[in-house]
Order: sequence, then structure tokens, then C-alpha cells
Amino acid sequence: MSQSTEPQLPEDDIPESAVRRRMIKSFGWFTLAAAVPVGVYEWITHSPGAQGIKRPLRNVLTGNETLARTYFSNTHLVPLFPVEDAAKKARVNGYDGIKSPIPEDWKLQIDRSAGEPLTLTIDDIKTLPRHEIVYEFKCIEGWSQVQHWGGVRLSDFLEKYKLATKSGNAPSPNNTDDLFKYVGMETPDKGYYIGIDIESAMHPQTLLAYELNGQPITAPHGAPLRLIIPVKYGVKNLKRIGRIFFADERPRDFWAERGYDYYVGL
Ligand SMILES: Nc1nc2c(c(=O)[nH]1)N[C@H]1C(S)=C(S)[C@@H](COP(=O)(O)O)O[C@H]1N2
Ligand SMILES: [Mo]
Repeated sequence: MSQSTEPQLPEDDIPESAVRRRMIKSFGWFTLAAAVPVGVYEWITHSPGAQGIKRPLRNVLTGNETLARTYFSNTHLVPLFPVEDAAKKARVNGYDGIKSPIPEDWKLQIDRSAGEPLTLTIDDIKTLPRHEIVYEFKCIEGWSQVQHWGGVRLSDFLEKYKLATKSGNAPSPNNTDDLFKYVGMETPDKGYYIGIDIESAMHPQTLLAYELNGQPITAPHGAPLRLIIPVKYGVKNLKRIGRIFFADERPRDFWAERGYDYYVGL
């Protein structure tokens, strides 16, 4: 586990707090970025300069929902905390879809637009760059807690396995029309399920998490793999992912069906 005050990142990475500071300082940049339609935050920050910013801006969309969705997802980083602030014992909440033992033959299944579904082991997922995040996890029921999670970026995962696109190519800032609008996830027994907008899925702080406090996630917290999506309330942070799929229609969502807002963004 990291002893430094910030989660350790690969050397070529931009520390997320530094990105945030830059964003806060540069209000103009922030406003421009807020108008970019799809989850291109990452693409913009990694692009060399003005040239890289031009293309997403050409696709500016209007409409309140689009603006709200964009503002609350890819242009907005949640605040980070020093690792010492993380709760030693994270709170457990919600057992839907995880009441049975973890399937011994657990594999992550991912539906693709063409060909057979992909099936991956936890070791396959661990081949991607590991990221940690220490942030305030918020449950819609009114509690929150600083927690320390580790895993891989969902955006890295979608790129590596060429997912979330109609063409079967890796997601690209040059072709946002090719992206499906939603990502759906469900537990192996389908007892809990969520849908998230693609902008939030591509958000740089969204993780497929396999560690809590530097240890493998325990069963009640969603072993072997769960979603950590800091731009959303707890309800969207599905534990024990069994299947991932992509759609242009909103995937069904356990708590949205029970009266909560579909987006539940922070
Ligand atoms: N499979 C599954 N995932 C779930 C839930 C659930 O009941 N089943 N509850 C959600 C809610 S409401 C919250 S607040 C968080 C809690 O995560 P934790 O138990 O790790 O604190 O998990 C979310 N993911
Ligand atoms: Mo929750």
C-alpha cells in the first residue's frame, strides 16, 4: 500500500490532483471542456494542445440534458484525499445479487457488437495499468465515507478490448458517433443491475476495482470485481460484476426501477 499522501500512479501519468488544480485555475479551459459532448476529457488532457481540442469542440451539442450530463461527468474530477484518511473498515451496504457464494468459475463476460462474448479472468484485467483512488464514497441514503480503492480504469479496459463501439474499433475521439450511449452491468445472478451513461463510464476516475485498502476486495464489498464510479452515488457502484454490455437505450437499472433518478450524478 502506498505511504504517500496521494495514490501512486505510473510515472508517465498525470496525478489527478494536479489535473484538478489546473482545471480550477483555468476557468476558461474548464468552460470550454464543459461543452464537449462525449467522454473526451481524457483525450483532451492527453492531446498536445489546441489542435487536439479543436475536433471535440466541433461536435458541441446543445440541450440541457447533454450539458448537464457532460458537466457532471467527464469534465469534473471528484476531490481526492490522503490515503491516511481512508476508513480502515469500509462500510458495507446492499446485498442484492451477491447473496449466493461467489461463483467458483467466475469470469467477466462482455458482449460485443460482433462475434462471441469476451470472457476474461481477473488476471486478464490485472494486466492493465493499476490505479488507486482515495475519495468520498457517497450513498444516496445519506452516509458517506472516505475509501481507498484500486483497479483499472474502465476507459483503459474499453480501449484495450475495443469495446463500447458499434464498429468494433477502440473508442476514438475522432468518432464519437461510433460509441454506444450506455454501458450496462449486472451481477452473475442478475439480482442487481445498473446502466450508466458512456461519459461517466469513460471518466478517468471510473475503475473496475479489485482492491480495497490495498487488499483484494472481500465478498460483501463485491469480489472479485466491482465498479467504482466516483461521479455517481453508491447505487451505481455495482458489486460482483458478471456481465457488461453496451446499448443506445438505457439499460435497466435496479434503483431507477424503484424510483431513484436514473443518472444519480454527483
Ligand atoms: N451487487 C450489488 N451492488 C451494489 C449494491 C447491491 O445491493 N448489490 N448496493 C449499492 C449501494 S446502494 C451502495 S451504497 C454500494 C455500497 O458498497 P459497499 O457495500 O462496498 O459499501 O454498493 C452498491 N452496489
Ligand atoms: Mo447506497
